[in-house]
Amino acid sequence: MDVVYSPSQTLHHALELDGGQLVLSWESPIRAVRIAERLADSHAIVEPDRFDRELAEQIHDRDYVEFLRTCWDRWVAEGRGATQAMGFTWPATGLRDVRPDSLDGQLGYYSFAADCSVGPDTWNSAAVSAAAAHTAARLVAERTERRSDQSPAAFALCRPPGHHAGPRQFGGYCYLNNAAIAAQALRNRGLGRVAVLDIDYHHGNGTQSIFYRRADVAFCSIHADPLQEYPYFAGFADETGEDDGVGHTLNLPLPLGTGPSEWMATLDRALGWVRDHEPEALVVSVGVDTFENDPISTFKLPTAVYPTIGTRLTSLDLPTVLVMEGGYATEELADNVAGLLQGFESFG
Ligand code: OKP
Ligand code: ZN
Repeated sequence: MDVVYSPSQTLHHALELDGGQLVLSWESPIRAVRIAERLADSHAIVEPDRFDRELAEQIHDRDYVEFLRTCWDRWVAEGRGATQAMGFTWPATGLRDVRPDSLDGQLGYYSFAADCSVGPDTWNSAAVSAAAAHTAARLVAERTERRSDQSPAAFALCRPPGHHAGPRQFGGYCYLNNAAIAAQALRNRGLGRVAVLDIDYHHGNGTQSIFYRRADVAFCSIHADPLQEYPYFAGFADETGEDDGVGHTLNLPLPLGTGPSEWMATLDRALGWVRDHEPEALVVSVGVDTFENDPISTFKLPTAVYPTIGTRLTSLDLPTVLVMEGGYATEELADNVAGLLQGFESFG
């Protein structure tokens, strides 16, 4: 399968508040560099199309996209360009959900966490990352129309990741929701129902909230129990959708320390649920922070299980866009991603 990626996605490098200190983010440029290097040996690397702002605005509020695009320049204009921009006050429960005029106020209004900042290259990298997801969806949709014998697939090497980004909030290293943009692009190209399966260690709260009231995009996530793990305030089993979306969201939270047999059994449940929704295409939010040596996560999946996961995903036999999300063990990251893709391709 094609891999969609541009080196400009490595320009962004955020700061995060970690243990009371502002440090360089775990979500580092080296992640994408290593994965791209590895995949270049076995795959064609396709340059993303131009960023499609209209598509992004089907997923995110227009004012939010404009905020992301202009945030850094406004920050610099305030004379604060020596460090990166980050919020520090949020409209939490009990406060008013109003949009302030001040940049500091807007940084809180448009984010939900102090774990990522906006720097000089954030907008460019995030927009190209979203464009990579869009391009992968375009390739898959075009190949579906041509009705080849097997279900087409493409891998969007997205970085920064996207699944925590909501309609009008960045956070969790995410700015534009790449998986949601891929799903919307598939819908726009005539695929009737789409399912998003999120196998990142963390709950995809952004993707969930984007599709929570929609029946045309189903969302299923396997992740660490939010009572114990980030993002804490979403991802519980009783979140099943609202309005038209009732029954179109499924959360499968697992205990900290979950190992491969429990996790694979849960994947089978998730795949059964997706199949029951009879989608015409699949988007997978591929996080490999489920890996046993991931520095910020607790699941215990060994490198050897990722090819099995990839193969299992092909049992749905659907046109599939694989979208990169998390995975922070920089040494083993490329092995785990390449393994998953190879498992997918060997039976696809
Ligand atoms: C992004 B993705 C405090 C911890 C913040 C944020 C985790 C974001 C994960 N420094 N952790 O889902 O892999
Ligand atoms: Zn994650």
